[in-house]
Amino acid sequence: MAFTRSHELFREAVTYMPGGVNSPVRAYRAVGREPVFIRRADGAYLFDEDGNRYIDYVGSWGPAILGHNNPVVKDAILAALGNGLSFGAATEAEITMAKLLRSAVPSLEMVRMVNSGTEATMSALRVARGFTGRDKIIKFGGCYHGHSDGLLVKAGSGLLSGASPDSAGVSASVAACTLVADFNSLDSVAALFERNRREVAAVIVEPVAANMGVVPPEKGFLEGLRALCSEEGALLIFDEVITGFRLGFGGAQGLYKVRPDLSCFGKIIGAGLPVGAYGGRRDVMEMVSPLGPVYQAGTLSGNPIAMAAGIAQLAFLRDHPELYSAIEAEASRLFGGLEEIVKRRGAACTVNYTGSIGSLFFTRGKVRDFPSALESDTKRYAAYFSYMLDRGIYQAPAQFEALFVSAAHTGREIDKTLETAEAFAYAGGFDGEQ
Ligand code: KE4
Repeated sequence: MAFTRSHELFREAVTYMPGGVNSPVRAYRAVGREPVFIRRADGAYLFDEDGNRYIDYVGSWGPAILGHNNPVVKDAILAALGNGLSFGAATEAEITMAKLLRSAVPSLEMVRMVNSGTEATMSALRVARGFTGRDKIIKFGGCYHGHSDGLLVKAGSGLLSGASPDSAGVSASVAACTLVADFNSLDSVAALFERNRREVAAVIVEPVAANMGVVPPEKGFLEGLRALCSEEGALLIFDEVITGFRLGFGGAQGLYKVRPDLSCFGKIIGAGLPVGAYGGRRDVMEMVSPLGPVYQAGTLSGNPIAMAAGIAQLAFLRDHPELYSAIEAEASRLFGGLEEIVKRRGAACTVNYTGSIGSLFFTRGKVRDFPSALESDTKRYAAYFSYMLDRGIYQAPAQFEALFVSAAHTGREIDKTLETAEAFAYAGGFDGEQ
C-alpha cells in the first residue's frame, strides 16, 4: 500500500493544527506511524487519499452503526437541507427526537440536546451538583467522559495514548472535587462514600467501559452502584455516549435493567453529525435553565440537520430491531474468531466484548479494570495495528479503544479480517511474552 498523499497532507496538517489533527487519537501517536487521511466512506469501508480501501472497525468511533453513507440517513439530511441549516429557534424536530429518545430509554423523563458527548456529561454533572448542592463527583479510573476539566482525571481513551491519564491545565481545585474509584469494585465506591459522607453529588460511569479498551461490568456491579448511590443520596449517571443505541435500542440500561438518575448520549443519536444529549429524572432536569437555576445553553443545540440525521438513524433502528442480533452475530464471529486464533497460538492476548463492541488486549491476564488493562503491551498492539492497516483492516490506532461492528459488516469482511489476523499470528505477531 502507498501512503504518499497521506504523508504530504500530514506534513501540511501539522503546520496548522496541533499534531496535525482535531482530536488527539487520530494522530496515530500511540501506534508510532503517520495517520492515513480519509477521503470518503461507504458501508463497511473507508477509502483514503491514496485510493487504499479499508474494512472500517472505528465507524467514526461509534456513530456509524448502520454503516457509512446509509441512504436513509443521507436522504433525511438532504430533505432537511432544503429548509435551511440552523435557526437558533425551537423546532418540531427537537420534539420528535426527544420523544424517540424517551421511547427507547424510559428513564429519560426529560432531555436536553447538546452538541457532543463532552457537553452532555459536563452538563449532567452540573445539574447533579445543582440538584444535590454537593460539589464532589466519583468517576472510575480508565473511563473517559469527554474533555471537561473535572473529568480529565485518571481518564481513558486518548489520554492513555498520550503521556498521562491526567491533563495539564486542569486547576487543582477542580481536580480535587473528582474522586476516582476502580471499575468493577463496589468496595472502592463505598470507601469513597465513607470518607466523603453526603458530599458526593454523583457517580458517573460508562456502564460498559470502552475507553480503556472494552471492559464489561461484572455481575452485580451496576446494581450495586444503583443501591450505593440511592443510599448516599448521590445521583447515578450512566455515560451511554458509546453504549446508547449500541447495546440494543435501550442501551446498556435496557440490557442490564439498571435505572440511572441521569444518562448521557452522543455518537449514534447524531448518525455522524455533532449531537449529544443528557436527561433523566424530571425533578432533576427541572433544575435546568430556563426552568431552573442550572444554566446550560448552545447555539447549535438541536440543530435541524443533525436532528434529521439522528431521527432517521434512530427510527430505522427502532423499526428494524432484528438488526441488533444480526450485527451482534457478526461481532461474535469476529471476536470469537480472534479468541480462537489467540488460543491456537497460545498468545499473550485476551479478548473482551459485549454486543458489537470489543477489544483485543495484548496481555495474558483477564482485563477487568484499569490496572489490568494497563498491563497491555502497547508496542505489540502497535505492530498488530500496522500489520492489519497495511492489509486493509482499519482499527482504533490505540490499544485502549474499542472495535465497532456495524450492520454493513458481512461475513466477507469478518472472514477477511480473521484471515489477516491469522496471517499476523502465523508470522509470529502474537508471540512474545507479556
Ligand atoms: P465527544 O465529546 O468526543 O463527542 O464525546 C466524549 C465521550 C464521552 N463519553 C464516552 C463514553 C466517550 O467514549 C466519548 C468519546 N469517545 C472517544 C473514543 N474513545 C471519541 C474519539 C476521540 O476522542 O477522538
